[in-house]
Formats: sequence, structure tokens, C-alpha cells
Amino acid sequence: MDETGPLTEHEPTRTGLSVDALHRALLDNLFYVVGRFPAVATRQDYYRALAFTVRDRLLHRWLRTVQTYKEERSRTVCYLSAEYLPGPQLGHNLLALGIFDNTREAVRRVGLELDDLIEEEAEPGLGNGGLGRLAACYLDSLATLQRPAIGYGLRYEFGIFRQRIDNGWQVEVSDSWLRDGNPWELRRPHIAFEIGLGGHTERYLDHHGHTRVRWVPGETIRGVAHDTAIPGYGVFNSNLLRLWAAEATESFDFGSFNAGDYQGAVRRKIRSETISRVLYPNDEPETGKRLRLIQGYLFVSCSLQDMLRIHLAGGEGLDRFPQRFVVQLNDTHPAIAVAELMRLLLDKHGMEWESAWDLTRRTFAYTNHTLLPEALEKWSLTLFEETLPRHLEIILEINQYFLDEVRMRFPHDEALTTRLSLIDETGPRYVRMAHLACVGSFSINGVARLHTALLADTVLRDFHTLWPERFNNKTNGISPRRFGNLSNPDLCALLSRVAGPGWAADAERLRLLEPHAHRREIYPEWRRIKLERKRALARYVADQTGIVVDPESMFDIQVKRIHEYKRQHLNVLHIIALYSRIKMDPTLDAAPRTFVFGGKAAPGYKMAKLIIKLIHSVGEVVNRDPAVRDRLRVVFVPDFNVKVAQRIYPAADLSEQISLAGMEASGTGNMKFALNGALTIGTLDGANVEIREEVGAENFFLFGLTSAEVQARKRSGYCPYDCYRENPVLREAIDLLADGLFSHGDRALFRPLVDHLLQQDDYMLLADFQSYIDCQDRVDRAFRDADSWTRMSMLNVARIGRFSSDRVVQEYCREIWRLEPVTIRP
Ligand code: GL9
Repeated sequence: MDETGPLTEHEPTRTGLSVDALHRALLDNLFYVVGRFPAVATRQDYYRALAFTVRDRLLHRWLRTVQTYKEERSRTVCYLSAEYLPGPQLGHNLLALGIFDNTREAVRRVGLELDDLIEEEAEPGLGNGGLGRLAACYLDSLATLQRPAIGYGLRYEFGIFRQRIDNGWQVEVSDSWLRDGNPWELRRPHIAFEIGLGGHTERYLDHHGHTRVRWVPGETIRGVAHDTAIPGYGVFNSNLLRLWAAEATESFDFGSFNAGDYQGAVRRKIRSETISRVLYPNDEPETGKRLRLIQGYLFVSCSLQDMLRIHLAGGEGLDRFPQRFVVQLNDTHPAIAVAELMRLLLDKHGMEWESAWDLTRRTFAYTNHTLLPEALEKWSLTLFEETLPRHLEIILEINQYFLDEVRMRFPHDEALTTRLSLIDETGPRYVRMAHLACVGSFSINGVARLHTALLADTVLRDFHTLWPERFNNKTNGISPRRFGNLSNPDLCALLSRVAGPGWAADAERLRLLEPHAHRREIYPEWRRIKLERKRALARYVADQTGIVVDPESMFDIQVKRIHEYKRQHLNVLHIIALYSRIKMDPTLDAAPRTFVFGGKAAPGYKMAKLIIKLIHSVGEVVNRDPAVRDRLRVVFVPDFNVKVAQRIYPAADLSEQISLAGMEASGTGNMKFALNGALTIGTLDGANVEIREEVGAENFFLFGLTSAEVQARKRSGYCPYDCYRENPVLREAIDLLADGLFSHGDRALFRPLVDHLLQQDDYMLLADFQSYIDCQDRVDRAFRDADSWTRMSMLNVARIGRFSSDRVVQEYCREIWRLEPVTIRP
């Protein structure tokens, strides 16, 4: 795989890929960029020197790519996303460049191990969870598939908080990922745009005598581009992730300074820079957060201004903008783009409404990522008017034309008009961002087949009635490079040996493993690799938590954001039931299990934080009890992020995907686990449905209500207390919890959780409980037949190729973006 070029004396220090060149460059950068002698350099110094070495090698690919796209005026997709979770870059870039082995050797020459340097990197936590990670996987695939693309977003100075655990409770610690600098990015001071905020609008006559609008903002702020290269795997193309950082338009207010107000002079600078200071940690957007609205506006406006700049520099007219650019809105966070593009075209470029609207609607496409009604973003009209007065005018005008069209097609249906309106007028008035995104986009997609169907049937039902042709599905996918090669190199080496190489760039080739799934002679090696990953995770767990786990036990893992709909507490109820069963019957024949949890709770989400405490509390009792020693262990891995995830997926035997059917839009962890040979226990929710179809029902542990059954049960009046009363196993588990067995006799601690389950149970844990327990029994029996389990594991890997992000990105390219590959040559 490595491009081991010939060793020539003249191989350039900044581009050469041989061990010699890399070694020389490493020392060169250590001295001239990091400023350290080898004798005193720390690992972090060496990591930085190596990162610069790799960045040098990326730069000419990256500049070549930009130059080629520009020359060829390639059609480009711009992915607008408020979140990105790219994970650590070093390993990924070495893999893409094909210089892993050479670099390992070069690093050995200075007496260090590459893996230790990779460990040094602080990852950019610029996202909350699946949505941000998906954006990163798509950038990887776009580059690998040689599609011209720019990822646009915000350069938060503080990413998602780091999670510490204190006495079983989550404690949030700020994430200063930029503290040691970021060797991967290039600040581009010449690529900067101003945005306005507040102020008022004025009307005036232009030289044709037409009324036009001028926005006079109360203040202006600058966004400055920071670029990171996203190299494709095994190709020369390297795309761009362009993140905007907020800066003051003038860093210093001389008026105040001269008047002797030194503090006031810097205050404005600080206020401006605050805008990109921190990522909002909630996965449910909140209204009323002015700063969040401004964040979205900053990166959207800078990105659109940047696209218009690039387009106009190519010498073509604005009318051709939709030929050159297509803009994908990653959820509603960037939906203000619809109004902002209108504003730029109308007010800055003097376009007429009709042509501006036509152009706008041909530019945007919108992806919805959630059905949770509370997560549908809306902004109060007053906040909007204060912050973006011109945009509110434009949105109201779009709304007027839109509702006229609705009334024309559906006369006498005022209820429909009210439901579709961009403005929610049922109480205090709000702007509905999802509606703005729908009206302004030519394509609307969900992220799994079930999710898209439910979208059309529930939250976007009226839009589906109006424009069924705009709706389409794009089932999520994951990068086989990041979650295969990088996370699990040993398994990947085996796959390449058995199924043949090439699957990393063409995951459908994993199918070639299928005929080998009955070859028992391979099973020991398959199991040895899994065991090795479990040992490594066990070491990490011991290091992080002090808890010792048995690598031979079944690793039953649930890692994802903590949320009631994801039902980590259903998993806990099973643990309690199993614990009490073993206590009652010490001879019970069940495979030893290690239950692993990980994930962050939104800081303001009390119940989610209580679930973290619950996991720790149950763990404390179970892990200490000699009666179940060696049979049950419960651990919570703190601070789940991309780096930790890469350790966890390869070590899993069982993947918990147990959300209430109809709640999880897609899920992507489910795919990462399966690619690493874990079997899934799951409901018919999100992409689970399609994963099960692909891997085969006999290789998937299914339980629970379907989404149709959920809806029916809710309609007929679901009463969780009935389940509790009628099921002695469930009753016992809940009673143990309520009686304080896991809280040192404190009956109040988990009361809110128990009460909610018994009285409301919005996510129907009690309805699914018995089905889950029965299914876990099937898992247990299956696991104890090691050969059969191994065959199922192999079949999961062989049949998971469809969930490669390469497949999805190709679908986006064909069906939404109309984007062709552009080959970049060295
Ligand atoms: C999410 C959905 O909840 C997931 O089911 C989906 O897989 C991803 C990617 O499409 O998007 N939507 C969403 O708001 N989040 C998702 O993970 N939340 C976070 O990213 C925290």
C-alpha cells in the first residue's frame, strides 16, 4: 500500500515519502518549526513536528486540487454544518497518503513509537454526536471519491465539554483543544468577511428608480477562514474544511483608548471573539439563545460570501451560480442560509426578487436528522427582529408568496396554511427554521428509510403533500477508513488477506468474505483478533476507572449520547434483572458479561445525568458483590469521543441499539459496531431496519414494538403501570431500584426516574422490557456456541458494505448534487 518511492539523494524534504525523507523532515521541523533540540523534545514536540511533516506533504496536493477545480470550474458541493467531529488527524492522513509504514519506521529512527505520537493529538470536538461525525465521514468520502467539495463550519475555540466522573456524576470540564496549537490548520487572514448584526433597514431608490433595501447594522464582526486539508484515501485529491473564527472588525477602539478608557477599548474585541468561543452542548436546540443564532448566521454568511466570491472570480454571471455550487444544509442549524442568500442577491447584487428566489431554490438541499418535535429549531420573532432585522423582512416576504401558493392549490384550507406557515402563531410568534429550509430547498431528505417515511408522515407531512417530488431518502453511512483500517488494523489485515484488498475504497467487496464465513479454520484467528482488542480495552478501562474486567467475558456495549429515547436505562434494568437472577440461582448457566457504557449527557438534561449516576450506582453494587464475581461487570468509560470510540468498537461482542422504534433517525454507531464484527441487539428503529435486512434476520437479535405498534399503543392509552403490575421480573427490578439497593438505602435518589417510568414512560421501556429480556437470553445462548457466534460475526462484516459513507455520498452525488469526479494528477 505504501508509496515507497526510490531513495534518491535529492528527494525533497517537504514532499518526499521515503523513510529517509520523512526522517529528515521530522528532525527539520522539530528544530525549525517547533524550536526544540531532539535531546530535550517531549512527545508532544515530536507529535507536532510529525504533524507539520505530514501537513507539508498534504499542502501541494491540496493546492493542486484547489487550482484544478478552479481552472475546470468544477461543480462543487458546499456542506454547511454547525458541527464536525473529524477525530484525530495524524493517523487518518498517514493512511490517506499511504505512508503509515514508512512513517512508523522514520519515527523509530528517533527512538519513538508512532502509536505514542498519535496518542498525543487532541481531537477537535466540534460537534455533539452522530450528526457532527456524519459530516466528517462525508468529507472523507467526498475526497476519496474525487468530488469537489468544501466543508464549511465554525472554528469553536472550545469544543464539546470533556466529561469527568465524580462520585458517579458527570462533571463538565472545558475543552481547550487549541491550547497546544493546531498544526493541521492554516489561518487565511486574506479570506475574511464581515457580517452585520442588529440595527435597522432603510428603503431607497436605485438609479433605475426601483425601491431597494439597505440594512444598516448596529455592529459588524469579521469571520476569518481557517483551513484544514481533507485528503482522499489513495487519490491525489485533497478537499477543504473551512472553519470561520469570529474576530472584531477593528481589534482596538481608538476612540475609547484616546479617551483613557483602556478596558473599553478591548471590550468590543472580546465581545466579537466570543461568538465562536464555544459549541453549544445540547442536542436539543434551545430558543432564546441569541449567541447561538449569531453563531449560525456568522458561518452561513461567511460561507455564502465566500462561494459568491469564488464564483464571480471565475468570470461567470450570477445566474450560473446554481450550476457551479450546490449547498447541502446539515439539519436546520444553517437554514438561515436561505434568507441570507436572498439578502446578498437582492441587496448586494441588485437582483430582482423572482430571479433571486429562483436561484436560491435551485441552490439548497436540506437533510433532516431528527423526528423529535422538541428538537425542531425555532426562534422568537422578537429575537430575530433585534438580531437580523433584514432577514426577518425577507422571511416574511418569502412566507407571503409561499402561503399564496398554498392557498391557490388548497383553497378553503386555512388550517393547512397555518400549519405550513414559516411563522408559528399559535402562541408567542416564532420562526420555524425547518419550514424555511423546506421552502428554500429543491431536495429534502431523511437519513434512513424508516426515518424518511416517518418524516413524510409526521413532522413534514404537509410539505410532503405539497411537494412529494422533493422528498428522498439517503440512508447514513460511515467511513470504512476511520472505523475500519484506523480503528482495527489487525482485523483489516485479515479481511484483506481473506477477502482481498481494496475493500477500504470499495466496501461492497467485503462480500467476498461471505463464502469464507463457514471455514472453521479461520475462526480462531477471528476470535484472537477480537480478544486482543478486548484486552486492550480492558487495559484502558482499568487505567481510566480502576475496574478490572475479564476480556474473555462477553463485551456488551452501549456508547452514544445519553438520552431517554436511547434507553440506556432499559439496558440497566436488564443488568438488575440478571444480577438478581444470579443471586437467586448461583448455578444459573449464563455467559459472563461485561457491560460497557459511554456517552455524554447535555449539561442541562437532568434525567440523562441521573442515568449516568444510575449506571455507576448499579456498577458499584454489582462489581463488588462476591456472589456474582467473575460473572458480571458494569463499567462506564468516561469522555466518549472519536478517539475513545476507536478503541471501543473493535472490542465489542454485542452492540446495543435499543431506542424506542420511531425515535432514532438513523444511528451510525450501529454500523461501526457491525463493521468491527459485533452482533446487534436492537429494535426496528432507524437504520437498524436496513442493517438487519442486509446482514440477515438470523444474524441480528431483534426485540420490541415496531413504530406502528408504538403509535397504536400510544393512541389507545399506554399505561406503563399495567406492565409493572403484571410482570414480576420487571416489578422486582424496579422495586430494587426504588428501595435504594443501589443507592445505599437512599430511596429519593432514583425516585424521579422510577416515577417517570411508572407514570409516563414516554419511551415505553416497560412495554419493551420482557421482549428485551427474552432477546438477551437468546444472545446468551448464541454466545456460548462460539463457532456459530463467529460465523454470525463474519457474516455481519461481510454484509455491512452498504453502510459505507462512500455509497451514500455517491447517492447524494447522483440524485441530489449532480456531481462528477474530478481527478487530480500529481
Ligand atoms: C442525529 C440522529 O439522532 C441520529 O440518529 C443520526 O444518525 C445522526 C446523523 O444523521 O443525526 N440527529 C441529531 O440531532 N443528532 C444525531 O445524532 N444528535 C447529535 O449529533 C448529538
